[in-house]
Amino acid sequence: MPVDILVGTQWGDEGKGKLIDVLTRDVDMVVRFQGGNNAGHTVEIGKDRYVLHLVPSGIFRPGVKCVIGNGVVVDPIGLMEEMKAIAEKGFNPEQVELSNRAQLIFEYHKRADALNEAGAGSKKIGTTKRGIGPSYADKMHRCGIRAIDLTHLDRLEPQFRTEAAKYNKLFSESGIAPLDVDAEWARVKEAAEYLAPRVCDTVYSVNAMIKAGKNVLCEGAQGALLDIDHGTYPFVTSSNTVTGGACTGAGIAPQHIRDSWGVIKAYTTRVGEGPFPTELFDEFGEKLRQVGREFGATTGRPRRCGWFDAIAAHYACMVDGINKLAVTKLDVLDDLEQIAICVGYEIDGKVTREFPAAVAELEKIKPVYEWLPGWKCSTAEARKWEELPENARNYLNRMAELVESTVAIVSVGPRRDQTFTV
Ligand code: 2SA
Ligand code: GDP
Ligand code: MG
Repeated sequence: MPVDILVGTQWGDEGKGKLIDVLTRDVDMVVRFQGGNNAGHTVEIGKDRYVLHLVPSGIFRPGVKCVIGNGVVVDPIGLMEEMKAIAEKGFNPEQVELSNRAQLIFEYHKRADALNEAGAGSKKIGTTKRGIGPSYADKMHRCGIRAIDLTHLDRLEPQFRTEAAKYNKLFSESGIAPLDVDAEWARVKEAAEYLAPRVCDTVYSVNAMIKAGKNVLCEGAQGALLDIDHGTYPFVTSSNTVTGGACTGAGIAPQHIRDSWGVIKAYTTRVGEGPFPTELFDEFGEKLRQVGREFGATTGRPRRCGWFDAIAAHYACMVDGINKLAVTKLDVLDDLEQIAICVGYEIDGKVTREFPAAVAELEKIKPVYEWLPGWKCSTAEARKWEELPENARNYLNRMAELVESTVAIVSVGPRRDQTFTV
């Protein structure tokens, strides 16, 4: 059973891109299965820093097939630009395969996203404004346009014009500038011609790899707490970010799944609106943001920072079935005297260890903290478990115990080599 899935177990930005790049040393195919170019997956190789949005993070390993699966929403212009930028850096965009079943994102989706946000007041989600929600909504409304039509311009053009006209009506009713449909079609046509050779039935290519006994790694985007079903709804993204999403979003049957990797930051961050029980508004939060360089990899927005929330992460690891934890950014805690872990939620005077479904309850949470001593020295050069200070090992063991899983990889810096298996 050669398929592994790697997902974020918090609110995204746990370091999935880095981990995928590290794990693809031993992998033949990497598959994105949800989300779109809202994702920002950072990979640092030597002195170079790359941020990927749609292209799977296996692209830096020659020969690794990089599949954008049927569950992804794809901005064709964004993808073309990303692939051209990759080619300029000397990597091979022909490693990319785009599912013919993937839904497309057009300029009108991005404008609709911005329009929804502008009118939402306190219900604003804090989206990346990449058109993710409107594109998935069209998919569910069964009026979306799929990547297969990038290979049939005669089919693509009338669909695009019909949908664009529909959105333009909405824009004019809302008092915002309509889309110049002819100009936009010219951009879409150029992207379609560029991408058409990469469009194929990836469900067959993924399953052929599995049948041949090759190693397939599925790359999640965002994190479990942003999942459309399991996250802090409605402050979530519009896809299933949990491991289960890989089966539907890539066309892989559950019996092929071997390991479920959960990437877990040694503290917690969130970007965008919505409840965040352990958020820090003091100098510690600012310190985590600066030392951890916590700024959105797609939008540049400052990320909100807080202590490790074991209740939220436990819920995520339970739904995801995480059997291997990759703990990242341990080094960011190096200087701290004491470190807190949230081990319970006090809501209306009662303590629970369950992650509530309702925002109204999530907003009332008073975190119950357990304090652990810091290690006050650099972990950045550690390359094996024994080289970590005892207090750092105790911290990692406590994290794993609380989320009922096992630490398999530790990351102590952004570079490939700053990683070791346990
Ligand atoms: P959307 O755009 O509809 O998916 O936004 C809905 C919510 O999902 C959050 N979201 C993210 N959270 C963390 N990281 C993401 N990727 C970028 C990064 C984010 C950035 O790597 O830093 O650059 O700002 C990501 N994408 C979506 C989003 O903040 C909303 O809360
Ligand atoms: P992703 O969306 O989960 O791929 O994560 P992002 O790329 O959005 O954010 C993770 C950030 O942390 C990136 O800037 C990475 O280069 C960086 N990073 C990853 N692992 C580590 C680590 O162990 N230590 C430090 N200091 N930075 C890390
Ligand atoms: Mg990210």
